[in-house]
Amino acid sequence: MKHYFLFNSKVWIFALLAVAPLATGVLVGTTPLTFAMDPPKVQAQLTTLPQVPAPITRKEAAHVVVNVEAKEFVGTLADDVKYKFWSFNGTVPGPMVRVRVGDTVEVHMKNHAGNTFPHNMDFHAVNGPGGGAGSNLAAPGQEGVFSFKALNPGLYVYHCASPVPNIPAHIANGMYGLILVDPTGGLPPVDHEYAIFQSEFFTMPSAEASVMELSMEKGLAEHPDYVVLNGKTGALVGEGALQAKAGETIRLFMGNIGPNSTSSFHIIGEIFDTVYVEGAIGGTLNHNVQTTLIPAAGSTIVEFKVDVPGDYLMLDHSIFRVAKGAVGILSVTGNPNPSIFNSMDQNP
Ligand SMILES: [Cu+2]
Repeated sequence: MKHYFLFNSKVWIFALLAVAPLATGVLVGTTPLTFAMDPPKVQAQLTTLPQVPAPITRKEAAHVVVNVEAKEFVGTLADDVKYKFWSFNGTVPGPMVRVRVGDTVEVHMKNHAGNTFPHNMDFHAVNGPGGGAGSNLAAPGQEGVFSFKALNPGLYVYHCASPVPNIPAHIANGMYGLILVDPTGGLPPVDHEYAIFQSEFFTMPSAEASVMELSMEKGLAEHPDYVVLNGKTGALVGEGALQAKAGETIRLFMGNIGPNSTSSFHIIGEIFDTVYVEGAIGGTLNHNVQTTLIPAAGSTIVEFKVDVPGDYLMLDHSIFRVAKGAVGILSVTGNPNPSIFNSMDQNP
């Protein structure tokens, strides 16, 4: 019997076939036992801005499932102003998604049965036609699904690109958000990560006079009534103000959909120690920047340390837009540091 197993050629062929994947795994430096397995399937952690999903700590790429629902709803745009929003997951902006380079992202875009229009998602993080929009267009009550591999690290915008009634209407009504593709090994640690998204609204009374809706005429003229951070005026003031302590480091993920205008992002009383120009990770890092540009449907990432306590205004320094809502507050607590800032007030 022993003789038979050692010298029967069929037995050797079967044995070699069985160990070949393991041996190949060793040769290319992968873990042999996981070589032949699919990447793990995980559910994306989604957050509502200004909250940011936790950094990805996985060492290996995964198959990440993102579930999003398109919802048309009436919500608050400004004090005493209601608006007919179109949204992802019932918030404007939509949820923030975080994946890492090499992940396969499987998007499920459900269009709520009570909606009127078809919707979809165009991710700027995609290498493929339409950013996926043509593959996941869904009528009310339907679901669109597609997947893509996150090849390039960076902070990307996503938005609806449904052609009915027209693409600008879906963008102007609130269908946008951010997806962050972490680099291998992640970004450097900071004390706080927050996300802000700037957008314009063009309004006119709807059939219900107390509720506003999109004015295509104002959109075409590029005359917004509102320019807001995180979906409505005052979203980032009062209880919504961002919080930090003196001496802490902050990373802001900042998107701007437009739909028309570039943002001149500035924080009064702060200097950006580092700017990831146009939201690219692994691209150009700029330093010691006062104001940075964010194109329509683009992004930036800024990092800075807050040195002394106070309220810092975050705004689009195209300054008349502050009156239209383009301002928020970063509230910093802690001990004064007169060696860095001293008001020297003569009339206390
Ligand atoms: Cu849409």
